[in-house]
Amino acid sequence: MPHVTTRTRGEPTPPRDGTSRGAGAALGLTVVASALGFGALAAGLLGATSPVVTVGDALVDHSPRFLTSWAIALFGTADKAVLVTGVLVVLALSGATLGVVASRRPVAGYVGLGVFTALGLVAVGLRRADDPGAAVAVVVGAAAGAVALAVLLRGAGVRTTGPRHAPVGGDTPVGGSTAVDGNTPADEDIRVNGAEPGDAGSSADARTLTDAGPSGDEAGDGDADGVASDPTTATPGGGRGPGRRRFVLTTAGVLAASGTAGALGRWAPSLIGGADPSARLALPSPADPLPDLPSGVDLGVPGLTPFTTPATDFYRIDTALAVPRIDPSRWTLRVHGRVDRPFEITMAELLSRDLVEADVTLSCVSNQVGGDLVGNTRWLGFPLADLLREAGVHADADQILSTSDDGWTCGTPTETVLDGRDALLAVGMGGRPLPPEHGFPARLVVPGLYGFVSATKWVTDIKLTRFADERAYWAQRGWGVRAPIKTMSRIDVPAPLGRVASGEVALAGVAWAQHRGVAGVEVRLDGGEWWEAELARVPGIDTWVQWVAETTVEPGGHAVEVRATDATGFTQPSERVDPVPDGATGWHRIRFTAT
Ligand SMILES: Nc1nc2c(c(=O)[nH]1)N[C@H]1C(S)=C(S)[C@@H](COP(=O)(O)O)O[C@H]1N2
Ligand SMILES: [Mo]
Repeated sequence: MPHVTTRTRGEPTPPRDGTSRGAGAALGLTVVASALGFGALAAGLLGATSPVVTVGDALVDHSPRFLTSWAIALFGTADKAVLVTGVLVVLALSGATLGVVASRRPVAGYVGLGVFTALGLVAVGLRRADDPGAAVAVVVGAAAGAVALAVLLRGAGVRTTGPRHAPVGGDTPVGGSTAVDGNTPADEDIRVNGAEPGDAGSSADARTLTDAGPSGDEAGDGDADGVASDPTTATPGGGRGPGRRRFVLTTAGVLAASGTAGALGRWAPSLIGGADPSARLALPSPADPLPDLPSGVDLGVPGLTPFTTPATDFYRIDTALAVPRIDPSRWTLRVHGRVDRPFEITMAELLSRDLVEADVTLSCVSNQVGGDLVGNTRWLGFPLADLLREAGVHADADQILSTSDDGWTCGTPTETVLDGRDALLAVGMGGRPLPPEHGFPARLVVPGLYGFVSATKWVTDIKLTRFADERAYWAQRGWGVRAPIKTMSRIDVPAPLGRVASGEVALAGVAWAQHRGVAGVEVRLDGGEWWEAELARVPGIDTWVQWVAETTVEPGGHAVEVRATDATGFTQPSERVDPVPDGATGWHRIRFTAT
């Protein structure tokens, strides 16, 4: 065996054999894969949250504020994919490191698994305390990881069983003191990662790997011991011949089993419960239907955002890593707190009521000037104000604190909801049930307020309370408490940095000032005079409006700016303000080239 050397303690550790280290890492990665695969299978069968999602959700909720805002600013709506990838990368790196250590000191592998299991259970406690299946999934994953570790170590010829539990270096007391010493640095790294989720980025990863250096040196002693006790196979896959083949085959087998388990876990919910639950819900027609949209809401300019946003194109913003799947027959909404008559309502009861429609443009406070976190549709639902009046809201209850199925909270001013606007407990959008990503089976929609203070998806609880007593999710993280949507306008045509033919061009876009209404939109070319754009028709003051302005342009580079004035006479200011804490301001400006 090329890597086998006999050396005595105290001698400098020779450079590590790359193959054996690689095999140890492969072993660790395979253990991680089986823990995740079987954890996902258990979660899928139980209809529970899978361990990776639980950990990711806990990180979302408990990361320091700067990290959440940074993640949203940097990745926008891709932040979820980035977070899940981050969790997987940290797991993979820790798994690989632990695998290298465990192939010398098997007990370190089990201790490492134990630490990860504990962290997983902490995450369940923080985020899924009401979902026992999530804890079961963590434990099943951990058990699968332990079985995989044992199988792989055996496949590699590292003995892990036996009364004295002396896996390497049979006659030295490694099972006890040495293994514990060897574990310490690695364990500390894991705790560092877990205790400060905010640091779980690249720096913590780097530390884990760097610190594996010293612990790797100690493991090097174990290597020597292990080699001494079983020179042919002590290092997994490090050699050639039957030992190596057996290790490779065992690894492949475990990986295949884990992959199959993971895939089954992913499909289990739809196999058991049928696919998308929203597809099976039949909505009643509105008791009080709105007239069709006036003709002329769409100006028909190519490239201009359509007046009605198809549900499939509607922007999605929420903190949920996995979209909650809610069985409508089990959904209830509780209305309680500072009210005379608290009550609970089921979906059947809700759908048997007289439902109304409203055209409302929803927008996100994180939207940058020129951004696309805004969408418009026709909502179907029950008037929220009527629901609150049934409960008898106390005069001092200035906040409606709504909570989603996944624990997100939202604080809405009571007076806003009761002032006569079309605030809805919505069950439909665009003539269909809400899609799962947009809150199935029920969500709130309040015209004129940014989504984070009004638009709770998967809503299950409405508590009348006071702003002085309770703070909602984003308010706790430095965002505003009362956040009416700011008057805003956007240029869609020409596309930023686009090319158009010189001569006659149509500049076009959308503008919004929900519940005040847009009174006018002005544009200017190359810093010249402002002129009035033509506005499309609208069904009311709660939606955006399309605008178009025709002009002629010379060949060359041009800049267009836009500003809206709302029906209160307020004109969008030029000053650029960031979205935090209550919405961006500033004129949208684009450049284009005429040829
Ligand atoms: N349950 C839940 N509801 C939520 C959120 C959330 O994180 N969780 N985000 C809010 C925010 S910030 C916005 S802008 C809107 C977006 O709704 P949409 O995804 O349907 O466009 O949902 C709101 N409702
Ligand atoms: Mo938002």
